[in-house]
Amino acid sequence: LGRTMEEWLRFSVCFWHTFRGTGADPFGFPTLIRPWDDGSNSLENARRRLRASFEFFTKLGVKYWTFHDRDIAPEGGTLSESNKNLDEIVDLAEQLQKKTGVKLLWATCNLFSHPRYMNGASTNPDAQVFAYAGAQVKKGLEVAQRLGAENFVFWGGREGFHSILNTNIRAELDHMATFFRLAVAYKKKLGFKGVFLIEPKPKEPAKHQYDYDAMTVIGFLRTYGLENEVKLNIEPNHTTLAGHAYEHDIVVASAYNMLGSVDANTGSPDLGWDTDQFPMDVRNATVVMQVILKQGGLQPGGLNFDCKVRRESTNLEDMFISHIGAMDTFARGLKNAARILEDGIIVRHVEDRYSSYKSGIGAKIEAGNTTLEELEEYVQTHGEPQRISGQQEHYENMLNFYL
Ligand code: GLO
Ligand code: NI
Ligand code: NI
Ligand code: NI
Repeated sequence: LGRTMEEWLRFSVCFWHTFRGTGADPFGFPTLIRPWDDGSNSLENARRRLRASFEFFTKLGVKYWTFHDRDIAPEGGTLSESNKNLDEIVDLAEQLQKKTGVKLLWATCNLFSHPRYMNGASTNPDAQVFAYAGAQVKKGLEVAQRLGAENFVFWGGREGFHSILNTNIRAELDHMATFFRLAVAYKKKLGFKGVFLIEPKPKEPAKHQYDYDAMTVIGFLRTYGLENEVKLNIEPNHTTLAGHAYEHDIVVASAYNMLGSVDANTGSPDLGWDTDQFPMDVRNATVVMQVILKQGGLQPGGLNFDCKVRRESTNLEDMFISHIGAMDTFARGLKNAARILEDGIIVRHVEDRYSSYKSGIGAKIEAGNTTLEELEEYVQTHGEPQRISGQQEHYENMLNFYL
């Protein structure tokens, strides 16, 4: 299909789970042993972590990485102190990128962990918090540009609410739109070329998150005139949290030319939270790769493993095995998807389902060139519609032949 497998599969390792994950959960203390990490908040420890991460990317053979400002460098007592810490670490990151050839798929700002963000960042009822988040994103964009980030992600960490009774939704969404406009303006001023991406998620940590799912975000962007400035980063575990099928938001975003990148992970169909597991399901990977092939690739986006190294993974080898297994899964998915498209059988079946729009009254509907009177007249001369068959099992059975 005109490109090498490596060009289609732009894998990326996330710094926050792989190098800041400790195995801690709401019920238990950290379990993971990282010999290079003394658990302290010092710059020296941050440097050791970063060096270890580049050793890992290189050994794994992955070309991209992703991070939040606050996972690579410690937050200071003031914004200037945090910025200074970040500059120190970004110096090292720049050297390591140059030395290894590993590139930055995207950077992002952590606007959700610090207590100041407990009621959100850009949607916080306190304007001072909005200002702080803006200042943090300004620095985040400068850092992203310096490191040659190909995208910049906004996951709306706590942009949402726990009670609709104390929340002015319209005001908060207006503020969120203002925040994006300011970020777009600064991006242009900087000359930063990375693509802005919003990552939808329906709940967790807030009970309701504004960036609920792909269509909600597309609606938000269009409502506020931001649809040409921002695309989407889809995480399938968030899609299933919203009650959709695994591939749903990938398909929806791509259908509207808004699929920018993928946080390639999975949940468990039987669990209701963001478990961030490594994707190991070939059927899911096949369907996702089919969408990516059809839209001509993800460039400048990629497949970022936003996946947790599990609490039980005390062995360092697990870090490798989990990433390698996930890469193998997508490689198989890519091969399957390529065969599906080359065979063209499933594609033709789907096209046939819509063939009545190719001529006659269907073609008029397609062209937006009809009236209700004309439709009534059509029904009167043609009678009851024929029923088109094509139940779900038929298509899933066809898909099975490629897995
Ligand atoms: C949380 C999200 C999170 C984002 C990251 C990038 O559920 O998946 O990990 O991807 O913060 O902003
Ligand atoms: Ni994510
Ligand atoms: Ni997530
Ligand atoms: Ni995540």
